[in-house]
Amino acid sequence: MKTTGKTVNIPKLEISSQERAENKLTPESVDAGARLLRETGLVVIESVLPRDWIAELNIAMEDVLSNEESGHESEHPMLKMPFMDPRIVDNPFAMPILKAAMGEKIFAYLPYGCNTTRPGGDIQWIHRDSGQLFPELPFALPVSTIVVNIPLVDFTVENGATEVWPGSHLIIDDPAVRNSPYNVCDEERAAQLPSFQLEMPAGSVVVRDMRCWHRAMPNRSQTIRHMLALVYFRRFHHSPDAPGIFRSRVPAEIWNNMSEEAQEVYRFQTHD
Ligand SMILES: O=C(O)CCC(=O)C(=O)O
Repeated sequence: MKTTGKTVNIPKLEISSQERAENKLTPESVDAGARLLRETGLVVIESVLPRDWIAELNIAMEDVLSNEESGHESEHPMLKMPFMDPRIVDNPFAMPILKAAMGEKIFAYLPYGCNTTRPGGDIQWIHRDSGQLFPELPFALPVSTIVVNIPLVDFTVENGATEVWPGSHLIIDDPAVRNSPYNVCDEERAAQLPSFQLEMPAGSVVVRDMRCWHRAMPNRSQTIRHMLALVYFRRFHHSPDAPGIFRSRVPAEIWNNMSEEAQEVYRFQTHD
């Protein structure tokens, strides 16, 4: 039987007015959010950022993207306000769920990204943003890369709200798919599994396991659809901040005489 996807619920974390007012999740909400993320691959917290501020951000974002070609800026335009606002880069609803899922030592890079579709924009291929951590194993390990998305306009079917396959973060790919560029997913297989378009108000926050199958959908509206995308990683073994160790600089004459293979192995080492 082919599922249509239409009966699939979007996994939303319902929070209290007090949590909204105080910008703080209760421990029970953090647990519930982390559980939805673990079991479905994503969790949506609707309308947590002020609409008027998000509307300003939407204009600022379009301004940055339309000036991208000029390239005269000495500083990156998104390493400034309003883009570096803590409501984005330290979002109080996403952060505790990220840490519950991936530990206290998560890390990320700046500037973050933006997924944009413009009027007339076409359908994207179905893909994962990250593969399985050990793709050769017949089971999925816990999440290690998560994207936080913040829509800057209301996301609707008409303007191409992202299509997502809940639970697909746990799917193990066949070797042929596993090795395809961008972790592209098999369309026929995906058509047999439930999906939904992520309709949600501007200023919602989505926490999504990057292994989830998803794609941008055609934008049939007259407006541009921006969505901020902040990527967070679980910290494994790279220890540049370990106190007192891994700090010594390797002199250039030694480094330059190491084989390419050895330089690759020691690539995080500081050297002259
Ligand atoms: O723009 C979208 O709706 C999703 C795009 C996306 O997440 C991606 O390209 O990885």
